[in-house]
Amino acid sequence: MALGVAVAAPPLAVAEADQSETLWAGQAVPRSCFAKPLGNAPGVDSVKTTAPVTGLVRVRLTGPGDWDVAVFDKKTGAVVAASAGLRTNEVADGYVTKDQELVVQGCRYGGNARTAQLRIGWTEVQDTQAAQRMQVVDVDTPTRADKRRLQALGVDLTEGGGEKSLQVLLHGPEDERKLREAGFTWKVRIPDLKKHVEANARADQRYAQRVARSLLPSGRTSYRHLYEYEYEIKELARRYPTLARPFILPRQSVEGRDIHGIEIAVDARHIHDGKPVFLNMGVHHAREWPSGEHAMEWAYELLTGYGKDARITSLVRATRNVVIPVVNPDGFTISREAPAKGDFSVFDYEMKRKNCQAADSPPDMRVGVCADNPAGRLRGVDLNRNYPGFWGGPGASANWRSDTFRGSAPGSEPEVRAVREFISQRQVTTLITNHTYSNLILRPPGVYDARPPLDEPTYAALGQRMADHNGYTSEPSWKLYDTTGSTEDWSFWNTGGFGFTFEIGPSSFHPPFETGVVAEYAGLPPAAGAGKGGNRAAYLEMLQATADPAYHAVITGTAPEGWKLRVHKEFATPTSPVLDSSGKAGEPIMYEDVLDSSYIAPGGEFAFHVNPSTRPYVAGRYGRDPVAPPSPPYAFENPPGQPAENTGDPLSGPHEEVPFTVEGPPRADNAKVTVHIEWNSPDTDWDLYIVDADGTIVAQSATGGTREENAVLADPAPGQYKAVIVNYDQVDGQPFDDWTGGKVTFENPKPTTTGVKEAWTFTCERPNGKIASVRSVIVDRGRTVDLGDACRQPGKRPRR
Ligand code: 0X9
Ligand code: ZN
Repeated sequence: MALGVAVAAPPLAVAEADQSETLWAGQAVPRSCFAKPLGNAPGVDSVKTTAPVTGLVRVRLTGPGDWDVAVFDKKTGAVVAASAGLRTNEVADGYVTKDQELVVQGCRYGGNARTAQLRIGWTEVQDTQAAQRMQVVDVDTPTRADKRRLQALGVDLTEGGGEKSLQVLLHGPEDERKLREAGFTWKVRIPDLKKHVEANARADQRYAQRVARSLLPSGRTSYRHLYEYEYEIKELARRYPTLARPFILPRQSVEGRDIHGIEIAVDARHIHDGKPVFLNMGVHHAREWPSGEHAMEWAYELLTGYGKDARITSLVRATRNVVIPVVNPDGFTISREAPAKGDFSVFDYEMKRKNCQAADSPPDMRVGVCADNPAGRLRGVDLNRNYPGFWGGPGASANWRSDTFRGSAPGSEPEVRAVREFISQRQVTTLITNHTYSNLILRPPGVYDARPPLDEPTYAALGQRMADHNGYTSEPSWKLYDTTGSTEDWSFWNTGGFGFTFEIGPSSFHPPFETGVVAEYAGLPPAAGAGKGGNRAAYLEMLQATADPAYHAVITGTAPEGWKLRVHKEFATPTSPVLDSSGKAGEPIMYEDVLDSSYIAPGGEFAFHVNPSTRPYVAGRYGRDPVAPPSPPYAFENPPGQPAENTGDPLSGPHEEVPFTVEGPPRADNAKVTVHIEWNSPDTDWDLYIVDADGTIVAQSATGGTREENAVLADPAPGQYKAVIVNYDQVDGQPFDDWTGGKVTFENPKPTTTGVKEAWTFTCERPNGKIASVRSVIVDRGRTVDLGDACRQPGKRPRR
């Protein structure tokens, strides 16, 4: 073993030079490389090594064929790291301690390559957090000044907190002393973080021990590791050689991992079969483990159900199912393998959300590896803000540290490109992108002003049918909060395929497996979908819609066997006016898409299931004709008196109230109500709420650092409302800065608008590649266009 000299030490990490070896195996044996050390068994070669550092080991295995790799602790045989991709492009990361003896095992799973190149690298991780008892506490910070003071104190702030308090991670008595001396008070939320996280892990272990097989289609009882996803995809493909096709996406992750998928159809390897495609994805966000589990279980559902369950059999025959369980493999494996802290602090890698992009970080933050760097879990781009659709607008950040960082350009991230290119080359007519958590089924638009598509009634009804099974709330995603650059805000507006975000589960990003995965998937208590079929039934509902031509478009005709039918479209779409870091809107960026997919004619009659030829972006917006004018604007006075500061509950604490009425037909037709107040200084903070007759807050505007608030209520039911105005913060020692300019304004609904129609360019190519015919085909959702003899150019004499 040749270990080189340590390179110049970046702040947190010391990288040791790589060790290289060539592995050799005379035969291939398809089996798990990570299950156990296999010694001298056929198809295996291994290397012994000793960790020169405490920190991370990274093993890369490259070459032709399909080799896998696993690193074991020599004494116990426990897996330290593994990778089991479809080809020999393995990246395995794991935690080691100095002088730990390891066995690095290469396994030739398949293919013709007798050798593979092994590289072992080490990163020393300085133990930044010594073995102190760590607590999570809520520090009382009633005013913004308190919050600022706490931020300046240099304690470890988590992202948690409310209006009255901020969540802080105390690393030991020293931190407690700091808080006390600065005069802060706090409540202990978690007295011993390590114990807390370990208790959760034990609950998972107990479940796995108690239950041999869960009600999931795979029977699994615990969260998968990345290498288990990879291995299971290969094994499923081996078990179902005609029904399943494993694949990797055309681009690798930032760290060079392959992104794996599996597709399921009666003849899976014949990908150009003209069938409508349902794409089911997970783990855009690293920490959202149940999202990958759900996607993977769906693959098992279809494969194990085909030929046994009549409904599944007939739906699989009519469709093509693509499952990409882990879109963000770099982030996922960091989150999945990280030592549990459970505190959302910067170095709580288990709570990583984004990918591993470092190019946008300032130079001093670019150092170190993704699993151990000075920016901790905050390195990277939010893949669900990086898609080109409406990119750069509200609900995404221009700041590289933000958990919703949009990236340097629309579609800049390789993981996003990989998904986008895949969708552009298939007719993905339905899509679910799984996330955790909030019990929601979301559809576009991501921002209110984008307005709903013409398809809104059909789209909403489909969402609701799925929600009937999982018990979630189905709504347009702007109702949750603004987002731009999300998956389906690109895919829907640019391809026309119906896409939804599932936010699985009521709370936490990866709750205990039993509740977060088994119960949500199978529809068992305590899931909201208990007794209603759960996400399994929701996905089946989506598959049924995939099989139903009412939800997409069909091009039919006749064509000679083996000729290639192709639909093609190129267009440029503007992003949002791109907001700069101060929130100022600049020019939109024109983004070019090329959609191109083909179908090998079966001979005789064909049916090509495609998305509508007109993009929803162009087709128009769904709306409603006003039946009466909007109500006139209404100015209101500031009631007498000055309410005391209230940073707690707006309704039970001090506040002012101004009643107003929203009128309905026949007198008025109000589709949008805006309540406005303003004041002098941006350091003053008034907050504004709209409360309905039942006392429920139905809209709010509670920003800081502004001189106004505008609370917007969309589609209000006619009736009595109250504006509730809260004095959140006055600047100490300054004269009272009271609000003025109270105003309620009303807007009419916007009528439906329709745009022009777009066409697919349809071509038929002879087997030798020569073009036999080219046509423009306009086809709407739910319609079939028959081309007759599709490979004959109209106006030309019949083909011979
Ligand atoms: O913010 C997100 O990306 C999603 N929530 S999560 O907690 N999983 O991060 C919600 C996205 C909702 N918006 C759209 N799908 N447009
Ligand atoms: Zn998410």
